[in-house]
Amino acid sequence: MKYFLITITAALFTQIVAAQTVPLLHNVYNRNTTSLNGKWHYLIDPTENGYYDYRRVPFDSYDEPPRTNAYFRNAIPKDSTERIEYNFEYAPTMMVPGDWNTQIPELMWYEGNVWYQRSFDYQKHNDALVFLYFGAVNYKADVWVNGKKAGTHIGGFTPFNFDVTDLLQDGENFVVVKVDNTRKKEGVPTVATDWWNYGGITRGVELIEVSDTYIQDYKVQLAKDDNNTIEGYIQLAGKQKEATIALRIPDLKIDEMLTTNSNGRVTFKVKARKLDLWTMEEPNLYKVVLQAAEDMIIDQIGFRNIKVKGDRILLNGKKVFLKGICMHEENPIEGRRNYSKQDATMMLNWVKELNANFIRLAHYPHNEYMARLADEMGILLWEEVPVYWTIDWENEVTLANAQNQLRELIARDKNRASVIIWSVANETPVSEARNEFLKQMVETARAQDDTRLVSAALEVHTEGNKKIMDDPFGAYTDIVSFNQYHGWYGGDRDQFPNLEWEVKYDKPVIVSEWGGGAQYGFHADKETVWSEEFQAYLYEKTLQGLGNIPGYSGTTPWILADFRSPRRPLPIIQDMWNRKGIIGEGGHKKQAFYILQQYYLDK
Ligand code: GCB
Repeated sequence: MKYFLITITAALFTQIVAAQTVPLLHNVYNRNTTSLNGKWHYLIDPTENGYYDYRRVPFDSYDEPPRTNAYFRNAIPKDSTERIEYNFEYAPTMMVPGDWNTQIPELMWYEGNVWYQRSFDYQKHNDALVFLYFGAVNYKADVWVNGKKAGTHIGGFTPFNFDVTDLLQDGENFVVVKVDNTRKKEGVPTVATDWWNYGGITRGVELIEVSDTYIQDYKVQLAKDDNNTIEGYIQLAGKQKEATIALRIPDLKIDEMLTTNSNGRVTFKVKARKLDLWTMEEPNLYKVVLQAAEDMIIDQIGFRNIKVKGDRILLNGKKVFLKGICMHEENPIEGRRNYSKQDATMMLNWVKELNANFIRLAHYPHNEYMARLADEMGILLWEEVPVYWTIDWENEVTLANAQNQLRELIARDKNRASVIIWSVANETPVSEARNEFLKQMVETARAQDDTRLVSAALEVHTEGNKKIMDDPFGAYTDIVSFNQYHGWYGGDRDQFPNLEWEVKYDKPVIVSEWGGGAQYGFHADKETVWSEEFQAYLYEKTLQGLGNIPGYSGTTPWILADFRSPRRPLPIIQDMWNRKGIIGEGGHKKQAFYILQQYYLDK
């Protein structure tokens, strides 16, 4: 019964949220795109004036929405006799992609609705289909093209696209997006987070043109138990479902003709001789070409396998130790959301400099550049969805939302060799409802991708000198991960190397968070809290003791760089920044950076 209810609600959520969204086009960056990035006009609308009339009836339920206040109509007065109480043309502009908080001073703390608008010229080609793609909009996006609804999307960190073929016209067009970043109890994440709720169209916007029969999706990966076989599927969509598709990997001399079934799908297995696996030392990427009648798509894919055996993690059959670091999608130099390839390059270069080989991308999906660059640079990734702290566990719409975000993330990154772990949650207090919720999340991840590992950042509890990991959810993940802040949120740093550890599961263990705050440039003795010396000593002591944990297979200290948080008001020291970075605001390395760098060098 319960399962039935969940299925029904999940279906409802998908209808509400994704009524007009069409399945995600995979590999957007290698398609025929027209960028809609750049300056967009905006109107701030805390009361949703542009969407509801005074009775709270949505204007888009009107047959003929009024021109005066239905902002999505983008109306311009016919002449001086017409009163229209908004005007995008004269409204100020901001950049897309980008968060609104750090672009517009009065929006720094704003949580609510902002309307975006831009015009563009378009000339459609015969029979082509056109999709409007958003890399991410935080948190809810309602989208109209030329005054007609294209669709709605919920979830602030995953991509989505709408088929707008029939909404476009040759010549001038306009798109209007209502962005709402109001925090909601039933949302994913929920109301409490230790990071800034950056609002806006935070990732790129593209128009994607495809032929009337097109390659919508594909998975081309190494077979789970055979290093000489590449397997996967290709999904065609559009007019013709049954068609032949060529799959070519020139450097492996693979050239296969495949035929899709009446659902447009073909699954395949092909032999690959003399394949150079993707490794951290040699991140080999192969050019993969898919060609249907008029559609061709190219990708760069690495082939590797990732498994666990007892309490070890095996990459291509060899034991690996994950020398990691946590990261928010935030630029500590400019104090804003990251969105560009340059941002990603800067973050990953710091990781390399740290001698690390692994990143936990906390606490939500980061932009696609991260995984693509990590593929090229030989860095392993943990990717996560924002099931954070106290989610509304009993709420089936919340579960459907979380599952949807997880599916969208996996849909986007399933061909990235760098991604080895899907994390379904962070620090979630144990309860029956929570266990049930997270089990469903694990099933969702495995149903979508059974080649990678599943984990979640859990917690330990302390009894005297002992730390115990016995969270019942540990039974359902491939890797047991936990956060602990001994020496910061309680506990004595000197005691850490002598702690005893009890881990209930014979599985690899990742210590997914630990650390403490320090202000860059503040120097004092190691007992003075907030000094670089205090943090550095905490790093020394923790690193001495981590090896005592049974199954210790890697760690991701909290965190690479300081980041903004509304929970950190201490004047002079924090000023609304979480100071646990080993790199400070401004991009300066603290002493702890060098301690971790040395530990990873020796490891
Ligand atoms: C945690 C959370 C992380 C916080 C961190 C802190 O356990 O997972 O999101 O930012 O602690 O700094 O307290």
